[in-house]
Amino acid sequence: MFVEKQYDLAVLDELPHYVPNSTEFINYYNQFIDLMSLYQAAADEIVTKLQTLDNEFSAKYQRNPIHTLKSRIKSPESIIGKLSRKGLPLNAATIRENLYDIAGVRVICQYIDDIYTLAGLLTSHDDIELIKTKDYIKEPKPNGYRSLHIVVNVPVFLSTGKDYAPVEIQIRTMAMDFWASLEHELHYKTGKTVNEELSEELHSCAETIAETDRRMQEIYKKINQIEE
Ligand code: 0O2
Repeated sequence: MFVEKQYDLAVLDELPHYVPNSTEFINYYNQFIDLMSLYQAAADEIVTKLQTLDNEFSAKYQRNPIHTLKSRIKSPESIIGKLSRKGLPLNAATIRENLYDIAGVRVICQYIDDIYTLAGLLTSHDDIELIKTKDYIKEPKPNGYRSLHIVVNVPVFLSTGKDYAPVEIQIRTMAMDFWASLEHELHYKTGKTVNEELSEELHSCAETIAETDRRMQEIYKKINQIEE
């Protein structure tokens, strides 16, 4: 879940190939902490940038495009699981080269248009580099999942100098988040078997919610006399 900002390092005590408290283990442990601090700083920078944009909208247009902003650092268990699924060894270099979702920020917007406005404004910052875009709104996943995912490279200023870290930003409406959060619990993360009938039911709920999102967007535009 995208709620906590700390990480539990206890799992590292169970790494079978390191002798706990050996120099090798302590070096490894310190490297991991440094790396996670880098990702945390990068996520914090993105959160600050988004808060600034939201405050500006509030001052200029008396509305907040962002409903909720959450950040999280991937847990060590999930990092280990993802590396092992990709058949990669567990070390700082492979984490840096292969995982782009260690730092995650989730932005819950009011309307569909807010998603693209925020993504456009954020990626126009000249210190931010857009690495990857997955638009699951224009092309929803077969199960009905909708969200805009972008990965950006963010500069972080440390005592040792400037470094960069990627941050995965998931931007979606409250309605998309409603579906994704429930489906995450019901199926995506638990991996519980869902038969065809229930898959279709989940998909149908996603379509109904998407239609409601579009209608709310239209109502907003009409009330505020916004032309296409
Ligand atoms: P969690 O528990 O949310 O952290 P890649 O990173 O490119 O190698 P990946 O990981 O499939 O490939 O990336 P993608 O497609 O961008 O999806 C990453 C995240 O999107 C997932 O993170 C989920 O948070 C969310 N997501 C993707 N598909 C679904 C879906 O079908 N349902 C729901 N509810 N969420 C989805 P994690 O790390 O897999 O999980």
